[in-house]
Amino acid sequence: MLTIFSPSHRLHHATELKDGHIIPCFEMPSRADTILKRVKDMDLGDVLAPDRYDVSRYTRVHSERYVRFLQNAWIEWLATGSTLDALPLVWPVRELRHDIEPEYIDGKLGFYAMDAGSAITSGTWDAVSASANTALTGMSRIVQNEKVAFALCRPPGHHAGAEYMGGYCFLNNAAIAAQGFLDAGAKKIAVLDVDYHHGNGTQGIFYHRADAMFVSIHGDPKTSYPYFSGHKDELGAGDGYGFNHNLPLPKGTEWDTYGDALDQACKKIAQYAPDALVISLGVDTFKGDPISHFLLESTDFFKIGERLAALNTPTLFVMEGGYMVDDIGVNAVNVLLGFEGRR
Ligand code: SP5
Ligand code: ZN
Repeated sequence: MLTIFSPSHRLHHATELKDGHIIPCFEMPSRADTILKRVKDMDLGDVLAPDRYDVSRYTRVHSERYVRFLQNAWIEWLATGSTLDALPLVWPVRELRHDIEPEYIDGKLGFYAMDAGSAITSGTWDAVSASANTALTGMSRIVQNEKVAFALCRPPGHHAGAEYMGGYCFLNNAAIAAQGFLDAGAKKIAVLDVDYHHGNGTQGIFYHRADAMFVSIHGDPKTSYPYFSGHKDELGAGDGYGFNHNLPLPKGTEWDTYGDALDQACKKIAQYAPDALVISLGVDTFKGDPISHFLLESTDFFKIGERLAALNTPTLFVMEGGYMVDDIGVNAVNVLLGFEGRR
């Protein structure tokens, strides 16, 4: 299996709030390097650098003004005299105004963020555009007849919506790639999100559409981040009704329950019969994950890959979360090895 990887991911290394302290993000550069090392150690296949793509590929799923904000935010932040990470401090909840984009960076940060988990730093744009290009390159290889590819994206993308960042995510790599398949001639595309956290951004981007099915297995939002999406009754809207499926599971979920949910998800996807499948591959479902609450074992990740392979559909894996840095290489690559029938 091909892996696509860019060392530019290291240009994004940010901080987040935890227990009243500012700490380095759990979503840190060593994550991608650990996964890449495991890809090489297990001889998964060739590792390629991403091709360059125009931002017009990103604005197929994100608004132009949001992408412009991401490109300019760091310069605008520096102009205020700040030099450390750009973090939002104010959000337009409920009755506050959403119809006017603030002109000042402090306002823009809140306007375009769902949380304080996606600080912008000097290298953020270069890293997130390389990450999106990593997913697009994997997509393009599959369009050129590769059966499967692994886009080793970092930063991750599935919390980023059409017009917002959040949860360590800025550009929605999986959605950008899924739209890329459609733009290359696919009629129907499915995204299956197995990250511990609900893929609210991907859901939102495709919520009104019938040409993209979104299925997600995740920690129940009643008790897990992102709290405000991922419930069972979110089934899509308008033309998209019936093409969105959420499978929330309780904290403490182990393989038996997880495997049943995965079977259900695969059944929905098989019925839809997409031309290609994008997997938002988070391995924060691991029992040792420091911010998540499922209890999958490293060997369970083989089984995920085996079940996905049985769908017999061209498949692009897009890396999302997973924070037990010592184990995420093993767990992510176990999914890929399982997909290839290797254990
Ligand atoms: C891509 C992805 O997996 N994003 C996840 C973002 C989760 N951010 C909020 C996590 C809050 C967890 N609270 C920390 C408790 C540590 N004991
Ligand atoms: Zn996650």
